[in-house]
Amino acid sequence: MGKTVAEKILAAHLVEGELKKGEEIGLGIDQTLTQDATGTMAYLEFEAIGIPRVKTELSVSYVDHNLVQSDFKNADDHVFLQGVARKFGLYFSPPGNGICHQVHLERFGAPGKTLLGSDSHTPTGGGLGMLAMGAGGLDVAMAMAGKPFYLIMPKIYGIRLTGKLQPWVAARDVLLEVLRQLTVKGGVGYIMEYFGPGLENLSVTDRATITNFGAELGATTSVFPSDENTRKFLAAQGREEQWRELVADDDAQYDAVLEIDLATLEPMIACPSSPDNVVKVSEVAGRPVAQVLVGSCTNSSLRDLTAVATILKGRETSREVSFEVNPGSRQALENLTAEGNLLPLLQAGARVHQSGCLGCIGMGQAPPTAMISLRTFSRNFPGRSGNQGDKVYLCSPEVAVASAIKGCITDPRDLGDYPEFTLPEKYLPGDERIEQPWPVDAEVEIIRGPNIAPFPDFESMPETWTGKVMLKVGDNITTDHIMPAGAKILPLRSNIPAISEYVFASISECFACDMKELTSAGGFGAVVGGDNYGQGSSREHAALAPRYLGVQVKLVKSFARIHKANLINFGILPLTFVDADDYERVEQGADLVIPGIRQALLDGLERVTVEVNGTPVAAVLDLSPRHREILAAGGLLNWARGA
Ligand code: MIC
Ligand code: SF4
Repeated sequence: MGKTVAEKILAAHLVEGELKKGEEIGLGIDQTLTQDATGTMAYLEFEAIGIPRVKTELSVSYVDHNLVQSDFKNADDHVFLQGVARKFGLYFSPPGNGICHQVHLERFGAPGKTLLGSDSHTPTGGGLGMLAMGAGGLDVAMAMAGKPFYLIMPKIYGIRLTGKLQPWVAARDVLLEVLRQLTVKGGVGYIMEYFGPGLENLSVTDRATITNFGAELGATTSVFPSDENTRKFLAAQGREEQWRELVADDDAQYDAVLEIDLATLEPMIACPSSPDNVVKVSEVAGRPVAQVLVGSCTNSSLRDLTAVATILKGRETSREVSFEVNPGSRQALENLTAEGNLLPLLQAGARVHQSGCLGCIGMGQAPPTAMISLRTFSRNFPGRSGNQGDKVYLCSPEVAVASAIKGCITDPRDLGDYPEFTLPEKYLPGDERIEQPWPVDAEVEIIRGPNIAPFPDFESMPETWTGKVMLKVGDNITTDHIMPAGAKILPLRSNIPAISEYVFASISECFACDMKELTSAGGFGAVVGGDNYGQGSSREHAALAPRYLGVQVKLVKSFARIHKANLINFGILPLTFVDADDYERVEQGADLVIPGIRQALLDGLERVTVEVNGTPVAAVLDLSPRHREILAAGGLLNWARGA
């Protein structure tokens, strides 16, 4: 039987297990990336593993999230990360150089390779025909130490594209349509693989927008073939020798197929406050807008910025709108400037910022109270912008700029003919500031600021677990709910005791206080949740910080992939209800007992009884043998040290 692109890359990197859907496999990892908000912890973990130098073909440490230096914390982390990169043999991309996914696509990604990144939007690399996956920092640290990356062999969801996008309709609209149809949990357990005749009309940057935004489907990753368009992109980057053709066999089989005729798509928009709350722009046109942000790893490539600049030539943005541009990379900004396209942005009133994540992760750029903010970003989870009750919409650069001009949500087709623009045949590389790995014998001192706290120790799983339900939440709880980001909290990412004070801050008055009261009396905590628990970011802090507070069990209807892996890595037992209706029977404050849990894990039992105030509720232990040992040991680092 023929193979899909994903299956070919998986087969070429398989080091443990068999490629049987639903079973655990171990993959060799060629490249890794980290960003600063997850990277400090990942490197503290790498140090704890005790390997002198990274063992991958290539590993890059990026600084792109924590750019606002309102005190010493973020600045200290940047210095720490530079020292770590020098000591352990990584490339280092400093602040201002760009968003990890955009820079990696431009300078390092290559067809057929595996990439593991401590950020959920790592699938951006799938636009180049690589198998690029997001994971928690500890999994990335293990990959840097030369260990396999373990995952459950996903199914393949084929998305067959035909036709060609109409003028003013963009790559963003393709994925908005997929999200509209499949929702934020539609991709769970799948790799989304794109095929069909429509592919030839999508450039690598278009494809990367699609694979990047595909993270919001909950998919393991998304991938495009490597074809002539891929060769062109690599040639423009001066890296044509890294091109190789990689396409699906004609008789490849997909586990599910969705057909999309690109020619039928219209400009779309995701309404507050979920990326799958999608409607046609024409349905919400006319709503007044206070802020328009073009940027983020989804839509801030040279193509996107050039489109925006070209549309703005001879036009002005509304004075009622704060129109802001966050270039994805130094390369994009350099080339935009060299082509004369920065000037139209400035003349149209744009506030042009440094390259980086910025408002996408709430690092500045919060919108005004109760007013609409339109963003070319990937997430509009409640409060992520920095304001509770925010009204954030997600859309293409074309919709964003048309709305900035008119001052209200606007179907860009109202602007008339789509203006033509071209991109350079050969890009300025824009990587002047990327540091090469230092030689093995270089003398390096790693400087640690006072906010960088050591990795906490955790105890192993007891024979019988006893605890209390400290919080009950509903469906689609995001890691932004569990461990919020934003300019105030992000600087604490390298300090688990300090950041744990903010766990569930937007949901509960003081979850950390409640947990402290419980643990000081010798108790432990559990959280009960609905479907798709832990969607969104890969931040392992959403597992690590609750664990630090004494949360040891999560009992939910279903988990998002990366979050479940992070829970296991830090020794939190991920249980799902056998009967989803039992969710109603477990109230906040209930006492829980799980008799014989340690032995149940080690004996490979697939079900366990949770006594809820003395009444039995059946729960599933959906875990591989490796997961079970890790959980019994109290987490991956404990297990690796003992193994
Ligand atoms: C995000 O978009 O939520 C982030 C910030 O990039 C995260 C990583 C993090 O929380 O540090 C992600 O997507 O994994
Ligand atoms: Fe940065 Fe936003 Fe992309 Fe996350 S989604 S990596 S915060 S730009």
